[in-house]
Amino acid sequence: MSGNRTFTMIKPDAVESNNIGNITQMISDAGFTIKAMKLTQLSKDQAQEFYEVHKERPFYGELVEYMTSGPIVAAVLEKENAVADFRALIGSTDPAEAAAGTIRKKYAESKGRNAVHGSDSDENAEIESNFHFNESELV
Ligand code: IDP
Ligand code: MG
Repeated sequence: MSGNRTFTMIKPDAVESNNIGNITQMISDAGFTIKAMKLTQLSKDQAQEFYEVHKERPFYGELVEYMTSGPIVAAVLEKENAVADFRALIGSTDPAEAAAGTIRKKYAESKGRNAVHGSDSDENAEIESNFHFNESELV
């Protein structure tokens, strides 16, 4: 997995607002191929581990509570330059600062409840994909 895959989650706010289809369409229209995808719900332990890098941040508790509040869609996406191109497609963390036409500008509610996750490096894309999918699901 060298530079051509990323990992995403459609977060609980976007699942709740029935935007799985709209967001998946935007991902496909941007040229990403879906390599793995599932609807699931994170346990508190899973959310704490996934976001462990943020555990000293003031919003960590709120983030874990939000990410476990309902179902999410986890997916592995493939495209040349996947990590950077997907971060561009989702836009800034805070939808108020996200560029027009980005997924977060269209569907995020707030900086916390911001519709989608996108990996920030090739290394994390691989770690996060392996966190959610086993080897046989990642062909
Ligand atoms: P990113 O998702 O754009 O990479 P990060 O800084 O890695 O943003 O933060 C991870 C997640 O934590 C964000 O997507 C968002 O859901 C949440 N978050 C980040 N900053 C804040 C904040 O200031 N208040 C509440 N939640 C936040
Ligand atoms: Mg991040």
